[in-house]
Formats: sequence, C-alpha cells, structure tokens
Amino acid sequence: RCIHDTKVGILGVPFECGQPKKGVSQGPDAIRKAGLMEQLSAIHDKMDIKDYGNISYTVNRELEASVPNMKGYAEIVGCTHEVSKNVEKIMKEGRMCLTLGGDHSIAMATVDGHIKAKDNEVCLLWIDAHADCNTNKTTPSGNVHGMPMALIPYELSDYWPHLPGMDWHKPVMSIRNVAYIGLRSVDSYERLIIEKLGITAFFMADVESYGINTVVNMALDRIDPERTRSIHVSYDIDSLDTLEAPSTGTSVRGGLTLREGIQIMEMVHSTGRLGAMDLVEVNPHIGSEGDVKKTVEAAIHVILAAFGYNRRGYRTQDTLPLQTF
Ligand code: EXY
Ligand code: MN
Ligand code: MN
Ligand code: MN
Repeated sequence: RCIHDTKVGILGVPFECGQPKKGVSQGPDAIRKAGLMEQLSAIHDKMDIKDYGNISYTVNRELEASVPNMKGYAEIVGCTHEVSKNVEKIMKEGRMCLTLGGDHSIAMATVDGHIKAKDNEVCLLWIDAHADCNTNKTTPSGNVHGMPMALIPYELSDYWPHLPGMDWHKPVMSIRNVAYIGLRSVDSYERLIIEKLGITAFFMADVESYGINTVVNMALDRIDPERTRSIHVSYDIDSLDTLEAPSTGTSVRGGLTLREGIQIMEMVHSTGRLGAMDLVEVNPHIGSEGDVKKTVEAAIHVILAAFGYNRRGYRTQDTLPLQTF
C-alpha cells in the first residue's frame, strides 16, 4: 500500500511560551537539520514533500495577563491563530500536515485547522505522558502546554472564562472522538475530568497489560467506530521513555519504548487516514549533545513511520539479479 502519492506539508512552529524552559522553540530546526526532508523523500519515489518553513506571528500586548493562570497568553493567542490558518491552508492544498513544535500548547490550533479543513470529520489520538487537560482553574502551573486538550472538545467549553482574542477558535469536536495513549503523569483534577467525561485513555499500565497493538486498535475503534474520519495524531515526544527521548522539558520515566512509539504510527499509517500529525516538545537545549541527537532521531523515526517508512523494507518489481562478477 505504500507506493502511492504521499503529499506532505511541513510547518515549523518555533513557539515556547506555553511552558517555562528555553530551547523548545529550536525543535523544528533541530529536526530539519538532522535530515527530516531527505529521509522522508527517500521513503518512496512518489513522496511529495513541501516545507512551508516556520510561522511568524504578531502579538497584541493588550491581551497580556487578560486571563488568570494562563502564562504567555498574548503570545499564545497570536501564535495559535496563525497555526490554525496555516494547517487549514496546507490541508486544503491536498497535503497531510506535519507540524513541528514548539511546545504542546500549539496543538489546540493544529486540531482546529484540521477540523476546519475536514468539516469536523476528525478523530484525535493524543500520545503523551501527560493528559494536558487542565483549565486555568485546575492548572498547578499556569503553563498552557498543560491545557490544550481542555480547549479542544466542546464538552469542556463551559469550564473556561471568556478568552479574548480567541473568537476564531470554536470547540466543535466531541471528546468521544479523542483517545490518549501513554499517560503516566496525571494531575488529580485531570483524572477527575477524564473520568467525568469518560475520555478514552490508555495509561502505561494498559500498554503493559494489553500490548501496544491492542491498545491502538481499541483506541481507533472507540474514537472512529465507522473508520471514516481523518486521523489527527498529536505526538508529544515525552510519551517516549526518558531513555529514548531525554531532551524534553517534562520527561517522565517508565514510558513508551521507541519500538512502541513507532508501532503506533505504522498502525496509523496503515489505516490510510492520517490527516495531520504534530511532533512537539523536542528541546535541543536540554541534556548532552548525545541526548539531543537521540531525541531528535527518535522524533524522526516516529515521523517516518507515520508517512510510510516500513521496517520490513519494500517489495521490488525486479527479479533477483544473477551473479554478475
Ligand atoms: N500537568 C502539569 C501542568 O499542567 O502543569 C504538567 C504538564 C506538562 C505538559 C507536557 C507537555 O505535555
Ligand atoms: Mn503510503
Ligand atoms: Mn503534551
Ligand atoms: Mn507531555
């Protein structure tokens, strides 16, 4: 199934105001510099990859501190609006959209753009150590990268105050079309939200009991029973174990192996319905040079799997060459 046209648009979002650590804005360029384009293009000769570069945005200073417990609010508003418009545009040009973060706060906008491009026929897999579903009233930190999942579904929209400057953002997706994989660091209010709304959530303990294949199949069954929706994968690199992805701001040990992380994306690829993917929270300023290399390479492995790289190798039309020497 892999020798068909694969049209991908890459969007860099060098944004780090959703959390306090410097460096995560360098994620997109670090991933590009490690050869992402070249490796994607080498998957097969029908790969059509276009790099749209990094987004730029303006900040309305008047919005600063206009919502309590949301640090960097003015920047968040400026950046996310631009991200949503770009994702929508790239997808309407007939491409799958790969967004490179940046911190995870940008995902409320990538999902929004995807929903606008696909008339809400979207389901969402959130691969993360964290649930990222705090509101500004439950957050222990005020860091917005811990909140995007609470901004996406309409079931939580009543729990937010008015968000000035965010009128473009209409939560229209249902939480029934959302599943988590990889959770292992969840705040008590987040657990309450997950249980109260019945969000499909596969914690690390579930990966342990069922195995990753069963988990992915159960997740897709739940969020897209008809198997018709465009799939959005929001992939936080901290879903992977610290051993595999040390260069990230909120690493939690006991996570997914790279094998499991790749398997998730191979399975999503094989549905033929991947619409958009975010790869976020790679921070090249954290850890040693070796740590950064390892983390960036893990990110690239996961991305390659999403767009059709096959660990089995590829079939050839050729016959075996006879001995020529
Ligand atoms: N739950 C914590 C908070 O809301 O501050 C930690 C969030 C970390 C979010 C990371 C990126 O996925
Ligand atoms: Mn393919
Ligand atoms: Mn996250
Ligand atoms: Mn995380």
